[in-house]
Amino acid sequence: MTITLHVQGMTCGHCKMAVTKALKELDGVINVEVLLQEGTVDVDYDETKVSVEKLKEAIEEQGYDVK
Ligand SMILES: [Cu+2]
Repeated sequence: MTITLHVQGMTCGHCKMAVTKALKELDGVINVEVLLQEGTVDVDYDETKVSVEKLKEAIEEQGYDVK
């Protein structure tokens, strides 16, 4: 399953790393691609292991807003 999340507040490589790391730490997340210019995060995940809500929470815990 792949989802594109719209994330506000990501501005630099550090933001990109923080969001990528937080998501990859979740069990069930297969791949993460952050596009800073677009303000989007593409997440490949196993929907039997992790929910979209968990993905959003992990990003919000890093201090970014998920639309
Ligand atoms: Cu940053």
